[in-house]
Amino acid sequence: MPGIVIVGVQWGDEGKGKATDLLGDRTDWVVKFNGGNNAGHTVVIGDKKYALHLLPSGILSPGVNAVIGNGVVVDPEVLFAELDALKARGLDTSRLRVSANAHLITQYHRTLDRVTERFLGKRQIGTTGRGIGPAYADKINRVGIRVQDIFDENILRQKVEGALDQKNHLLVKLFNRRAITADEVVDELLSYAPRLKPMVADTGLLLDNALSNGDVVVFEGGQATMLDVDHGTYPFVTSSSATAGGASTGSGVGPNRLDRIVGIVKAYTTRVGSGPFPTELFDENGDFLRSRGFEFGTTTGRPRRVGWYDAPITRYATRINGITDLVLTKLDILSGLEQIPVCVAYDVDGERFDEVPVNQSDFHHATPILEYHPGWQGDISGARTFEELPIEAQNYVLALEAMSGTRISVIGVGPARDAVIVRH
Ligand code: 2SA
Ligand code: GDP
Ligand code: MG
Repeated sequence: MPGIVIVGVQWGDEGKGKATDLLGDRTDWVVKFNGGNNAGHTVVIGDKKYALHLLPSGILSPGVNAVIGNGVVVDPEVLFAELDALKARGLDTSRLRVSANAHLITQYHRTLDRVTERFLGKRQIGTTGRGIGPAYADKINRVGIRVQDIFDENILRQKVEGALDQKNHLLVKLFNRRAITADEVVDELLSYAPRLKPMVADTGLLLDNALSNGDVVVFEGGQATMLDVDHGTYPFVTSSSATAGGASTGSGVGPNRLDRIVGIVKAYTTRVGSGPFPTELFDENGDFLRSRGFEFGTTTGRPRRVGWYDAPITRYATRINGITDLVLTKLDILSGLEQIPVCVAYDVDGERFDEVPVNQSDFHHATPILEYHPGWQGDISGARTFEELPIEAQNYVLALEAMSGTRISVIGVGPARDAVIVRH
């Protein structure tokens, strides 16, 4: 099974970085196919903790080739800073390849992201402020700057002038900001060219050749199903395709090369930023999950919103992504609860919905219909087989599996690399 896609089932931060890292010794390539430095993957190796934003988690495994695909938006300054930080910690980062077709995040994208959010006031999305949305908007609007453009000053200047036209109008007239000159943007982008050049490649071709040679390629999704621009809780989503289909369009690899789709799902639910969240907790149970699970943004440090497990969301994600295997993470965080509620359906103004409602207002009004499962006491982080888990924890996992309709192949019981149970 050479092509493996990893996607988040909920609203992100399910532990995708750790799951990718786990596959490390059996992997030849790791590809990031969507998003940019809005992502935050924390990987714990021994006593070392790594927080990655733009780079795919595979960069941490010796011998793995890391790829930033065409579907990613790249902030070059962040790219170099992350590479430097890893190099300073003794990691070999020379095997990184960046797609010539990836789009660039520039200073005007970052500025627009922040001022637009401020302007939206109560309707704000709660973005990470990294310029992600404006960079994708330019891509779709056909005024984006791609990696390959910075190697030809004439083309770059024409494109930057075209992109700035509308933006300066917005910045000056609407947001009361100064106009950005083409010169300052061109100079900045040109300064990145010498260092970026050796990393740039036709990554679609590289990956196709690798797959034809029988190499194992992991496509690492950023964000998650419910943040996907098409299938998430629009408009409270990110601006990219975070679902399995994005692995193909965002890397240039045909969908028939994707053999396994692994969905990463937390044993409870979290979300950062605004938008509907039916199982959200505002009581001491919420404080318990947030502090026990250390639910704070890897990129921005924001406290994450927390809630109980939502089974219709996992069923929805299974369908949208074609998930073949589930990895259930952070089961250890639930230890100590008397009972564990799980959302099995929604009540929307008196009507029962067994699946995620297609209508946005319905999802905003949805309250969870809960089923209660007996909890367990004591630390489970040392368990390495399913049978070593307390019977209540086993039953909780089996219940989630039955509700989702997909096999839970791996269970996370702690942040460490080896704190997992693989079910055979
Ligand atoms: P953006 O910046 O345009 O992508 O924001 C749009 C929405 O997408 C959400 N989003 C995320 N949600 C969870 N985790 C993300 N990555 C970081 C992490 C987040 C952090 O791993 O912790 O550090 O705050 C991520 N990236 C984007 C975002 O909250 C908006 O709702
Ligand atoms: P990602 O964005 O999906 O890669 O997830 P993040 O790295 O943002 O957040 C997941 C957090 O949970 C990280 O701090 C991981 O180290 C941690 N983690 C992953 N799996 C487990 C697990 O099974 N148990 C515990 N306690 N922590 C975990
Ligand atoms: Mg994260």
